[in-house]
Amino acid sequence: MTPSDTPQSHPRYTSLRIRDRIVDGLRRGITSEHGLLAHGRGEAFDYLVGERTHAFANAAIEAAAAKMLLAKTPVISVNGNAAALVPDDLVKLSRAVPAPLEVNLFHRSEKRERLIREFLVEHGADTVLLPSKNYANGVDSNRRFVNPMGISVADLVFVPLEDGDRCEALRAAGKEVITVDLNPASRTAESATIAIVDNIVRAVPILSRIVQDLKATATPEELADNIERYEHTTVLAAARRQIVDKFSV
Ligand code: PTJ
Repeated sequence: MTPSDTPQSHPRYTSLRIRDRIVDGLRRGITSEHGLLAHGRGEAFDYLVGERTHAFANAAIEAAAAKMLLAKTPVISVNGNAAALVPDDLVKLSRAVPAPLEVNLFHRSEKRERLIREFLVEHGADTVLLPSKNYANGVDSNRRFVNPMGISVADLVFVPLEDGDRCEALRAAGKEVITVDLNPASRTAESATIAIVDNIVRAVPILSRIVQDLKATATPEELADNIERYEHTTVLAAARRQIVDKFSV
């Protein structure tokens, strides 16, 4: 990784170091050029939510952890941005649940799929599933191709930084969807079962830790209570209010 020469005293230091991960992902062939634009959009929303994990995100993370633990066949879908930003934490989450990692790209190329798999394996992943051209999931984009052992048969899919079409298609196919999306007004956030409105770099480490904690301590009834407490529309409304408040004078 080639870190930018940003001094630690720079007020945007953390944000600029996160950018370095995306740039490194692009150089490695993991992240697409479009991923840079998507990241910029995420950065803007992160600025608006104050670049911290709010109570509305923690509520979603608690419910997401419980849902992942109660799911029968959960799968973690990985795109080029997620792989570049949080490879270690995705691997930890995959082990903790356990749930396989499956590469699923919008701007699909077999080379990028292979490079992402190799990158995740370098970061400790045991198995990384790739999409198969013989299995489609009702989306028109490249995201329609899925692995027959993974998303195809999953009852729950964790899809951070997703596009709305696939989220809606997965829901229409009867699957539960957990997303991480800094835009609380996106179709993805709205159509997901659970939306974690937070930066993936903060949310996935917390999610993975809570999965480990709940797995060690919680009963199935307590997990079900966590899910019961989650109110999707209330959480999204709180996130939207946070953004609006940024501009109130
Ligand atoms: O690797 P590929 O080909 O699968 O492409 C991945 C991207 C992310 C380029 C693709 O899925 C895409 O174009 O996504 P969108 O439609 O731009 O949506 C991405 C959503 O994620 C937007 O709502 C962004 O605000 C949000 N987002 C971007 N970066 C982050 C984020 N949310 C959380 N954390 C981030 N770091």
